[in-house]
Amino acid sequence: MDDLKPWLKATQKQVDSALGRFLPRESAAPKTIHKAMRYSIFAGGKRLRPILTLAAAEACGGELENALAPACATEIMHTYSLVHDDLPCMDDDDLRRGRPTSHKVFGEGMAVLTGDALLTQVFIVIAQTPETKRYTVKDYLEEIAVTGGSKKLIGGQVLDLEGEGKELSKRELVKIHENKTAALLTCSVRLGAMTANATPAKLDALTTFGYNLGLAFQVIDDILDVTQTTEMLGKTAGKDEAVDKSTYPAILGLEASRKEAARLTKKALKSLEVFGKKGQRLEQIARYLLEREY
Ligand code: GRG
Repeated sequence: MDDLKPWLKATQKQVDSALGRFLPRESAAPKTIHKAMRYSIFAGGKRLRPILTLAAAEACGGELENALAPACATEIMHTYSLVHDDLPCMDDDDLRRGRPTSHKVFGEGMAVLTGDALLTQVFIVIAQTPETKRYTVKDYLEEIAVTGGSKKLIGGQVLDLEGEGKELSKRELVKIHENKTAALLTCSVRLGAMTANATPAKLDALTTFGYNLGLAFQVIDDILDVTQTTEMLGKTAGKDEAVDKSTYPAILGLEASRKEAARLTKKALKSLEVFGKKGQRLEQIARYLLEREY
C-alpha cells in the first residue's frame, strides 16, 4: 500500500474538485448565497469524512468514482453543521478553519440561510449516487437524513446546549459525542460501503469502526485543544489547565484521555479484520488520527 500522506493529498484534491462540481456555481443567482456556500466549503477542512467514504468503498472493493457523490454529501453536511454551530445563538465563534466564520463575513441572516442551503444541497447530491444490487437512492437518503436528524447530529447538539456550564459525567459526554461526531463518521464509511454493494456483515463491521473511530477522534480533538492552548499560552502542557468542563481531559484527565483514545482506536482496528488487506487504508487513517498533532 502506498504511503498514506500522498494518498491523502491526492484524495483531498479529488474531493475538492468533486465538491466544486456538486455545488451551484458562484455566478448563479442569487450570487451571495452561492458565494457563501463555497466560502465555507473551501475554507480548508481536512476532508476527513469524504476520505473515510472513499476508503470504505475501497475496503469493500468498490469504485472511487461511484463514491464521490456521498463523499461530498458528508462534507457538505459537516460544513452546514459548522456554519450553524458557529452562529452567535450557538457557540458564537469568530474563526473557523483559520478564517472568519460565515456570519462574520456575510451577516447572521445569510449564515443561517447558508447552513440551510448546504443541508438542502446534501440531498440533491446524495440523490446522484449510483445504485447497486443491494442499495437504492432511498437507502442512501435515509442513511444521511437519519444521521443529520433530531436523534443524531441535532440531538447531540441539543444535549450539548442543555449541558452547558454543567459538570457532565463521562456517560453524558459520550452520549453527546456519539451523536455530534461519531454518527457522521459512521455514516461516511457506511455510505462508501453501500456504493460498493457491501454485505450486511461488512456494513456492520464499518458501523463498529465508525463509532469507535468517531469517539477516538473527539477524544483526540479535546486533548489537542488542551495541549495546543497551553502551548500557545507559553505554559507547560500540565495537568488540566485551561480546560472546558465538558471535555474528555476535564472529566478523565489528560493521561486517561490518551489511554481512552488508544483503547477506542484499537477497537476500531479490530473491526477491520473482516476486510483483510483491503482494509489497510482505513487502518492507516485510524492510526494516523491517533497520532495527529493538529
Ligand atoms: C446541527 C448546528 C448543528 C450542530 C450539530 C456537528 C455539530 C452538531 C456541531 C459542529 C461542531 C463540532 C465541534 C462538532 C464536533 C465534531 C468535530 C470535532 C468537528 C471538527 O471536525 P474536523 O476536525 O474539522 O474534521 P475540519 O475543519 O477539518 O473539517
